[in-house]
Amino acid sequence: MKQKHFIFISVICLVLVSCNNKKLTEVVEVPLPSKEEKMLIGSPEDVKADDGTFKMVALPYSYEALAPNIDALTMELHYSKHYLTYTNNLNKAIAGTELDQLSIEEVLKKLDVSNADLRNNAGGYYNHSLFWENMASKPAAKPKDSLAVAINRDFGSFEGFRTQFEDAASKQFGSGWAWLVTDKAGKLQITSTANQDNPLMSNAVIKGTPILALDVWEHAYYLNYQYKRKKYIDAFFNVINWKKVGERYDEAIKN
Ligand code: MN3
Repeated sequence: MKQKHFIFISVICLVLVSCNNKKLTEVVEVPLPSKEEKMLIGSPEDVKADDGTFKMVALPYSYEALAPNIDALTMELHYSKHYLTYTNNLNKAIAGTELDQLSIEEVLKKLDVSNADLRNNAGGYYNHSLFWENMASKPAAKPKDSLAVAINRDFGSFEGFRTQFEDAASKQFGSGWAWLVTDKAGKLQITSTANQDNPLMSNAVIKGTPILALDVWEHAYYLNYQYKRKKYIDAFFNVINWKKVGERYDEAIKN
């Protein structure tokens, strides 16, 4: 009986040893992570702001979705660091003030622009929330329906609009944003603002409801495009979610 056990255990050991040896000699083909993948932290769903009135808008696509127009690492840093910080700082700045219960649009219209903390963080929160939503992975190349009609009416053609918008984005000195806005009559205008200001704020030169936003801060493009802002602006036109922008336009002229 004992001998049988010994033989049985020996056979098991032999099998285990041979399996182990096989593993050691096998070559498993696993692609090495790219430099970019090594640096990635995670997925947008894992990013959580601290408790507060304003919540982060969920990124409607993955960090990689807009590449090569906007690279994954830029998207990740932009969403999980910059946007998260604006959201948390807005919630801290607004807590306990009389603006706490208003929508972000109302906050922007009513805030005192001499309050730099609230102005920068409310602007940063709103501008980025809009920016994420007005991009998509494989969007239509041009607007349709009522927005297409309005663009032709107010800029002569889509190309006329694009030239003016790219010009505003290129010429914004330093950090800021380029905008397509609409007034109550539905008239479209292009403008740009410095830092995290936007066309809803009381100090805006051209006021209106933003329907398209482009971040021209260096953090939005420097990793991929370095100082070549114009290349980034051109690439942005490959990822504009015209369907969403059109919906925002229809919503804006209804109100
Ligand atoms: Mn930004």
